[in-house]
Amino acid sequence: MIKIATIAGSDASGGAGLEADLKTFEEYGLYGLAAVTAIACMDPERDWAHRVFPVDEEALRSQLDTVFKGVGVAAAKSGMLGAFYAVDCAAEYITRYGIKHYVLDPVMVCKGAGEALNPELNDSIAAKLLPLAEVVTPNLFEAEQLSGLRGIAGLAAMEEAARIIHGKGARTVFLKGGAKLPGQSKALDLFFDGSRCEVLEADLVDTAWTHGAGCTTSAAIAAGLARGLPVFEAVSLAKRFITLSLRNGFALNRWVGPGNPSAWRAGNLFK
Ligand code: PXL
Repeated sequence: MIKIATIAGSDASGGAGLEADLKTFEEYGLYGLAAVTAIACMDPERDWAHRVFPVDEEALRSQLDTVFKGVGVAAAKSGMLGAFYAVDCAAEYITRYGIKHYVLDPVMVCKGAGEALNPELNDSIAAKLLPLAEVVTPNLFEAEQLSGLRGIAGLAAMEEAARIIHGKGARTVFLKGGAKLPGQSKALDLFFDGSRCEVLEADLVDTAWTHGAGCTTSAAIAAGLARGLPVFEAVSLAKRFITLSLRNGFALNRWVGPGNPSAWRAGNLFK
């Protein structure tokens, strides 16, 4: 059995965070382990407002020991970290256990939460985690934070940001324009590994049910790497995986709807 770890927040609503990661790992036929950094809850009575409860450092370290010591994970990803000590712990364990296939999802916003999460952590994430990342998966907002560029709204600016983020140590940047790039009729993401620069394109999925899309994408990339795929293939497959997932999203309640990571079984990801 191939094992894979996530260091991430728990999303009580099940669509994002480590819940999305574990569901995705399962679809790739892997055994997932999880260290919880924080517990995210949403208020069903007040605009789905988010509350995040951090897990303290001792409990986080104890989980990281459980996950990494003697297991031999083939890959790992991190998602919501939520505290300086969680950034430091992630860097420490990824380094100590020599995790080559590490995917950094630099979670800085939650769709529906309205505002940036822990902006004070952004510099620390950039300094400590980018240099360890085989792949980093920023959305447009996160790419602006990591690169220092503002108003990224087209492929040229995405490439410029990807080059800056690559220069800060990530070996591959997968910059997700997704459905957010203005004036595009396709979902466009950019892949850059220092030499190869490619735009990945998929049909736009007309849906509001996109909760967890970022978590699922980075989990799928890590899962592909754990299975031994080369980076570009892992990223391309993850893009197909998330497109199918979003095509099969659904309303969870009146506020939010996740994608469906098991959708590929019906849609046949490998066709
Ligand atoms: O999608 C970003 C995200 C990541 N991690 C956790 C979350 C969310 C958004 O709700 O709850 C735990």
